[in-house]
Amino acid sequence: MAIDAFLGKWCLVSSEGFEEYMKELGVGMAMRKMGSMAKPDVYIIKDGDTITVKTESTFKTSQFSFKLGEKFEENTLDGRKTQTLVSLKDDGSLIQEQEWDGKKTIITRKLVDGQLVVECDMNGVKCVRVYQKA
Ligand code: A9M
Repeated sequence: MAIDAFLGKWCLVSSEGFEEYMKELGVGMAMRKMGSMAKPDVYIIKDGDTITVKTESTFKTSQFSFKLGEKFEENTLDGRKTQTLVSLKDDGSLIQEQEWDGKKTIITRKLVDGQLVVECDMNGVKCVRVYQKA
């Protein structure tokens, strides 16, 4: 199963455009400051067909669990309650679509040269965050 390649512990090594992306999401200044400073570790775990993504940082730790292709309610790090759908595309990328209050953002995770590349898009405001396997 292609999802297996995403499993494990990942550490943030670079981030571009995250401040602008958080602003577009509507994240307040204090939380944006924490978000920009944080160097989170991300754990992606599979138990049967349930996948858990846990994001751990000195500021805040949170996690969400899902089954591929099944909509669920997600409580995001910045306090949004979203209807979220995660699916695995034929090209191996993992697409997370969050919808709330008539708004939508898409978070794409891909494996590139052994690194986890996370691309976030809100209204065309994009950010790219790269994680290395711990
Ligand atoms: C990512 O690297 C990008 C996921 C995008 C999440 C956007 C949520 C806004 C964060 C608001 C900051 C909250 C302050 C707490 C600091 C925790 C820092 C964690 C930042 C992600 C890979 C991880 O799956 N996702």
